[in-house]
Amino acid sequence: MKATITLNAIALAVALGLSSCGKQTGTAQADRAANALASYVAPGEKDEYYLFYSGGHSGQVYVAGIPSLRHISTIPVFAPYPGTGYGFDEESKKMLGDFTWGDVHHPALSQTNSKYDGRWLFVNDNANNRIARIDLRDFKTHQILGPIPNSIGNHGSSFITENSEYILCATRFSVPLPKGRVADPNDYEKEFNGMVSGIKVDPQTGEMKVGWQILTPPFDWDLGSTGKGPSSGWAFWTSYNTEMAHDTLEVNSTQKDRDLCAIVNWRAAEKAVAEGKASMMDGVPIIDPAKVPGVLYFVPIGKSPHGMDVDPSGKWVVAGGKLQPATTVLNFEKVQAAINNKTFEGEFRGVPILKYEAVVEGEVPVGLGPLHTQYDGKGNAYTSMFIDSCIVKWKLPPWTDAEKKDLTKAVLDRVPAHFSTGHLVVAGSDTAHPYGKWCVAMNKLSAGRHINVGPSQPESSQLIDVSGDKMKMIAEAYTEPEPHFAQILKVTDVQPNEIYPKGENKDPNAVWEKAQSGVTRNGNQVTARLMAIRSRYNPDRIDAQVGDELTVAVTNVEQTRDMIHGFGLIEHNINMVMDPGETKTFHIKLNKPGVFPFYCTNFCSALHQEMQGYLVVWKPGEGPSNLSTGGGATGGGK
Ligand code: RUQ
Ligand code: CUA
Repeated sequence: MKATITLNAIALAVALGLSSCGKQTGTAQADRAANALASYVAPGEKDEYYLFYSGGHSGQVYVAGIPSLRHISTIPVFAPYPGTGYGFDEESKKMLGDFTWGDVHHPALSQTNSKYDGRWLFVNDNANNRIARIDLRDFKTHQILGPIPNSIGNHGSSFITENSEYILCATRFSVPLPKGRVADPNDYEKEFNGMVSGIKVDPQTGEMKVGWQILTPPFDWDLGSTGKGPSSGWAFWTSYNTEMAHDTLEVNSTQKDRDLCAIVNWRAAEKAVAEGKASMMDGVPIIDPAKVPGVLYFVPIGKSPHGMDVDPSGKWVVAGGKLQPATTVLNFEKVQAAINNKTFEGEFRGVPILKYEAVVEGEVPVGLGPLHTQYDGKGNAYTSMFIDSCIVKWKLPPWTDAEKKDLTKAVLDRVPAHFSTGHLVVAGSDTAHPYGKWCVAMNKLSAGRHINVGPSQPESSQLIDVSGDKMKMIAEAYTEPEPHFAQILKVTDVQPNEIYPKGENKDPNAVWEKAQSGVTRNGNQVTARLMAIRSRYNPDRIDAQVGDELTVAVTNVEQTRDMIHGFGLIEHNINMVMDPGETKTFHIKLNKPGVFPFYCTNFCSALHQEMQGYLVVWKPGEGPSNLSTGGGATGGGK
């Protein structure tokens, strides 16, 4: 019951906007000018960093610039997005499958030697157990993997290893496995299981496939991160609900003072699978950690921990305890020693529990509701405080004797954030070489800080300069619902293409000249190959009849930047957008007669409005004579 009272108090504090960091009282005149300059990107100038932030249940990823915080583009991932024609052409429709939404939480940039290599961005889908890969050559989604077998609630991901060998994921929910098996939730402890998954990434293509899985007790795995340096080959997750409650979790999963975090040796897991120590479930090799020692360890962390973040040196692993006013710092060297010396305080289902006192370096009293921690690579940590609504800067170990005695001395600074900060991101924090400089606080409530837009409110993001001793709140922007984590990438660390080179277009239906374009029929299969060029389609007439299966492939033959064309088909729910050099295809069955205009949906020239044509769908037996006989070309090119 105590937990309920605490949580209600927290809810009340949040509702009232109370915060031990105090309310922002307004920005002094001198600071206004300096802050404005710090985030000002003059017309014609460019931002220095990309901010890739997850769009939560909007299913998308958004790209903003830093320091301006301007929204620059939207990368559709798990939901259709007519703006770029995503989810309307065959290829993207196939990637989406039966789903039209996802819940994107944690983007991860690909790394080589623990540095961003500018190749891919991976994001997880908490809702439908998927991982997607965005290619940074074109900022588009190229693969959606999943639903991942034996995995429900893919929240504890996507965490990438130092050389992008794996995306590591842990389940938020537990269910009877394999999926499809039914058991009574009252038998939760016995029948339900969680899972840690290793998603293998092809080093050349980025193509993902499920590598192996580790069966876990039915705890709710939460956030995690991967090791580097001394902790290379390891990964870490917090959990809540070590109580293994299956109802009223708000109360029943907050009973224990400490929850068990997972310490996973993913190289050992990979090796165990190679040695045949796994058994198959739903096509995936599953490791039972009770039978394969050395793959999984637990360590108790207080209380209802959330984030678990490895610092750039790989030596310190910091967990935030939502319901305790401190972060817990694990010393990975001590973790290693405890494993080697078997300094255990017990075991759970055959998995050793490391002795808390043997592995903890200290608990830093940062304040109320610590969630996630980020690093600047200069020995400082930054923790988001959900309840206190602020960012706290503190000093990583090694600590002086005086600090060790009183770790409040390790707390260096705090800056109010508005309101209820969830994640924060410091540029490059999860690499061995952070850029530092900027931090973005992603706040859960905007609480009227913007002009009134009615009851459905945006979230707020705030830009904080972390380059000096004291943090400085610089700017604020409002974001689509709802950002969770983000990644910051230096603009000079990636080289996207601005067009698709003609030579790289391998689409068999691509057409580059008038002579190749046209409409062909084979039985009731009608294929239209269209060229789009400023500002016309060729051909601009497609004849078919009711009952035909129509395939339309449109190639944008332009090879200049920004010369984008669309293809919107009236009353058929089709809108494709072709970037320069790109071919897109849709396939529909024609079921109503009529003349249906199609037109360019993307403003491309002064005569964009003139870029249009007709799909003529004749009634059976009507229309030009070659319609019903089959074969030959119909439709006119000029
Ligand atoms: S969780 S507010 Cu989905 Cu990343 Cu921590
Ligand atoms: Cu092409 Cu508008």
